[in-house]
Amino acid sequence: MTQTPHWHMPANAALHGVALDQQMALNLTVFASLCVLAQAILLVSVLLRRTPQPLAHKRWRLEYLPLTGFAVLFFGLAWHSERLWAAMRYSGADPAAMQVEAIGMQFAWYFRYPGKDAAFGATDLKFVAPGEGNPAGIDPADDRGHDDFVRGALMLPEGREVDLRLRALDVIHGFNIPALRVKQNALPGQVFHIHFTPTVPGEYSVLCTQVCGLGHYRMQAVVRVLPAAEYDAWAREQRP
Ligand SMILES: [Cu+2]
Repeated sequence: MTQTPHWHMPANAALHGVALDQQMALNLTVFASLCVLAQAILLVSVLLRRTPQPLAHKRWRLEYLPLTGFAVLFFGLAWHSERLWAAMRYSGADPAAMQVEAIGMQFAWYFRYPGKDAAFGATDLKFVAPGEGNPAGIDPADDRGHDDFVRGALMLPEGREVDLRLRALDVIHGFNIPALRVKQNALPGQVFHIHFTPTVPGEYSVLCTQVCGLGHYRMQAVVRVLPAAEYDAWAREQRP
């Protein structure tokens, strides 16, 4: 079952998405209320046209008290948001999490699975050859890479944590799955880890959110979240 989304958000299909959506709704509510309040104060002040009073002795109440309030509020929101962001990146995935690699290149996403040995083979840019079936640049001399397989669609099991490593081969790409509330830039020469748990089977879009060149508009892929048993059957079929 898809969780009921907030009216301004796409349907959510990930475990952490509920807290993220709540944070987004809270931020929007707080900022919209402050905006309305500021306009109201402005309007009332204009309408009343009060002659200025000597306010020097009241300054701390008028200026520093609200300022302190805002500072505490903004720090609180930022602190809570940062914790949600960091939980997907810095806490480390469960050791039993499913491993997959997403690779961005102009203008496609590729997804590499480690195969039976659960270990990714070494890669090098000099081996990258999408036309010859090696878009990931797997080093043929590394045994761990022999059972790796690369696909153009991302298959994920429902209810199992995914430890996704992210790479870019040429320029900066933006890996984004709106329905899974996953967004992370991919930088050439770096590997980023991001972990999350899909909870709702279905087919969702993988987008690129960095303008990465002329073909940026068509840099899309599909992610299919399958029930765990179906995923296992698919994975067995894929292994070379
Ligand atoms: Cu891109």
